[in-house]
Amino acid sequence: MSATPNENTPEQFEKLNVSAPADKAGGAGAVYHAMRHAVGKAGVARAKAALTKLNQKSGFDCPSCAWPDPDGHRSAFEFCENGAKAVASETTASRIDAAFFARHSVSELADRSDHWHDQQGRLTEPMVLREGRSHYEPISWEGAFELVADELKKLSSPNDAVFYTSGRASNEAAFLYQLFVRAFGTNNLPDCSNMCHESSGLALKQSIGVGKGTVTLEDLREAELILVIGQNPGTNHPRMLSTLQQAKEKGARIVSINPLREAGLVAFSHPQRVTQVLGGKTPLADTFVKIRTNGDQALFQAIGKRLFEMEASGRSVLDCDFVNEYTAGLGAYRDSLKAKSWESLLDACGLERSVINELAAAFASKKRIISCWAMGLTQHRNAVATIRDLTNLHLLRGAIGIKGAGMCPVRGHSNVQGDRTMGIYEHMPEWFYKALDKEFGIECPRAVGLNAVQAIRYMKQTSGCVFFALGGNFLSATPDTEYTAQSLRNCSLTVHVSTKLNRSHLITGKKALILPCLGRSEKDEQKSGAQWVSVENSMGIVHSSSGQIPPASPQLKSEVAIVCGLARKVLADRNISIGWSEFESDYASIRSAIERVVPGFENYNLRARQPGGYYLPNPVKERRFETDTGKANFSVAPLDIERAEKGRLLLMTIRSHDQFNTTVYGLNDRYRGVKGERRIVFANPEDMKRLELSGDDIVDVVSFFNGKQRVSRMYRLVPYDIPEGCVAMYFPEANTLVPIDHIATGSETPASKSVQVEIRKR
Ligand SMILES: Nc1nc2c(c(=O)[nH]1)N[C@H]1C(S)=C(S)[C@@H](COP(=O)(O)OP(=O)(O)OC[C@H]3O[C@@H](n4cnc5c(=O)[nH]c(N)nc54)[C@H](O)[C@@H]3O)O[C@H]1N2
Ligand SMILES: Nc1nc2c(c(=O)[nH]1)N[C@H]1C(S)=C(S)[C@@H](COP(=O)(O)OP(=O)(O)OC[C@H]3O[C@@H](n4cnc5c(=O)[nH]c(N)nc54)[C@H](O)[C@@H]3O)O[C@H]1N2
Ligand SMILES: [Mo]
Repeated sequence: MSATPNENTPEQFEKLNVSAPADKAGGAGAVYHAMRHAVGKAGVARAKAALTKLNQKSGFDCPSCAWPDPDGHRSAFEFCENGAKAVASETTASRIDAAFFARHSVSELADRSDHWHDQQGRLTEPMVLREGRSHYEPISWEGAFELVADELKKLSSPNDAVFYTSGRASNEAAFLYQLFVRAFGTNNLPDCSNMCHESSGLALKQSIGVGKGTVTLEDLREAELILVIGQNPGTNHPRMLSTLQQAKEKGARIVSINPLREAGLVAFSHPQRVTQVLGGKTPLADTFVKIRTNGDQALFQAIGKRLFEMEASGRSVLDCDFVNEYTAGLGAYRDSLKAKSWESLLDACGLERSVINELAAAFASKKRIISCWAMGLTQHRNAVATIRDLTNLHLLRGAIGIKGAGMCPVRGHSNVQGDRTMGIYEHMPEWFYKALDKEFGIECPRAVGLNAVQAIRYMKQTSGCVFFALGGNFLSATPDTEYTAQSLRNCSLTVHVSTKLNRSHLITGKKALILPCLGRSEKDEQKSGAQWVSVENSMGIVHSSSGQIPPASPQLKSEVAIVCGLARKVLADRNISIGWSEFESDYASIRSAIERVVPGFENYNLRARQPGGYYLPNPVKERRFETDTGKANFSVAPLDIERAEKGRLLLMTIRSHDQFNTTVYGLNDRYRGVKGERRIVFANPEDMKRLELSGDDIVDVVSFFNGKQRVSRMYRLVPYDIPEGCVAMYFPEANTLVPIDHIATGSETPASKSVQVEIRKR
């Protein structure tokens, strides 16, 4: 049984339709596509009930990205096309029940595409795959909890269990989950952040003392210079475009640094402004820097070098007051840049000296500078060093901790940041463990747990582990799909708390469970009445989210109820008294416990409920840098970029416009001009000529790492405006090619944006 989606047959490529990429994002098209998806899937009444409450102060938080909602007035349509798709996928009228699983064997389901899986609808009842069986069968909730408890008890050590989290879990669910896992006895809490912004968190923590962003929406509106680096907001954070539009109208200059000219950054039509729906648009990026994949570190170092040269020639470029009072390590940083030749820096980023001069001049003449970035920076071997090199530039200019300036890692999953704040991490600081011990009378394990990549390796080499996932699609989201499949198959039990069917339910341990849960949009009734939950967005605002529509099935449980039910069973014979039943019946009691454990959550029940929520404290905003030196640290890094080796190309794996991570809503990538197909490779026309490849060819892609090759078969080439030597493919399909050991130094995030590949004609 294959762990990856089926390969195409040559005839299937006939649906592929390629046209010119769009010259703007948003507009009437976005509204049309949003409504078509929502109404088509959910039916008019359910879609309307859900969408009118999406991102409203009394409604529910969008389950798509983590971009914040406006602090003040909110329009009636406070969502984007892709938020609507996420809601449509969750509120769909289609259902998967026991009869569905009786009809389709696991191996038959594994042969279907990810798109087909999403179309089958919501999971409705707990299902078990017993050892040696071909089909999932129904099981009671109690039976399911008992099975998990039995398998966990059989382990020789709690460290043979792995508890993954995806970033949709609420603060309440995440807090209880990590408490349960630590009371059970392990810190094995990998999460989707390990594949996502882990590099940003680590880099910022080392440089400025806080592993989160330092700006607000208001700061973005006040900024004079905004860099959008390695990010495709038109697709992945569409509501960010209206903020950029407002900044632009106030005079901000926007620079996009990306190998691809993404439509959303070229221009934007606001879907709620009548003139723009009718065709008008605001050009967004003033400057497009077409960087070679992974050339960013060299670019940031080159800008730094140029700023020092300008300073040396008598211009006052550095913010000396800031640097003297608040930073450490300037001298070593300056010396390291001096020692690097212009030639090596320009060669490494593939840009002309004039581009560097222009960007350095922009940095030198503006104070209110914000850098936004996402996966284009984090998923490389040198990601941590690159983000620290970017931070260096802000420190030189004192562009941090003041209005309109700072660092803005744009988060992915809607509550990935909150989950980390709640303790979903394999390596929490000692004060956190102490606070948990005190509050709950337990003794948290202190040994560092496993992150995602380490967990995959561990489960592969250790037979009979238990893998448990609170959301997500571990098999498809992690690198090296065939390797990860072996590690999941080596488990005694794999368990998934999920809303929708995905490939991780089909590549399983000896036994497997699917535990279906409520989605964000659904009402959550417990013993004490209707419950709400809370989340933290990309800018550190904590706010409430209340489900609005009836659950997809009466058998669904909330994530909180599932964790509590499980904890009661698993910890039954331990001498631990944690009030799981009280937590389950009234979530306010969970928030009270969080308030006593996690700083910044004082008066949590009240403040999270106030319209719009509240900001968590962030010392960097007051220029307090809680690092090892007590100052903001300049960093020094060797230039360490990934270049395609001779005859090879550098592969980035990216998202299409019709997917949310591993959930595939459709087969189009509208803004890039691709319709009807996902098995494609975007390639530079000159490279294609050189390699004697044409758009009609069907090809296999082979990746190379440490002497080992990995193959993904049956793709069509699409000639595209991408730097020479670089290619792009969609994830999750391309994850087969990402080597498990090709990871970012320090953060261990899979380097899925720079993989060495060869393209072979079939
Ligand atoms: N609709 C929708 N929204 C989403 C998601 C989704 O799948 N669908 N996913 C959510 C999640 S979890 C996340 S983390 C975010 C992801 O949001 P993004 O980071 O925007 O997602 P990617 O598609 O990975 O795009 C990465 C961008 O980086 C560029 N890039 C690649 N390599 C390099 C490089 O070396 N240097 C530079 N400068 N740029 C590079 C690519 O061209 C692309 O524009 O979106 C979130 N929002
Ligand atoms: N090659 C490559 N790989 C990547 C990336 C890349 O750019 N390139 N990006 C990485 C990034 S940034 C991320 S964040 C990860 C994402 O990794 P994950 O978070 O593991 O994956 P998702 O696809 O978001 O998870 C989708 C599943 O979550 C379940 N789900 C949806 N909503 C809920 C809910 O409310 N509760 C519960 N319990 N389950 C729910 C559904 O069953 C659905 O099938 O992938 C990473 N993988
Ligand atoms: Mo992410």
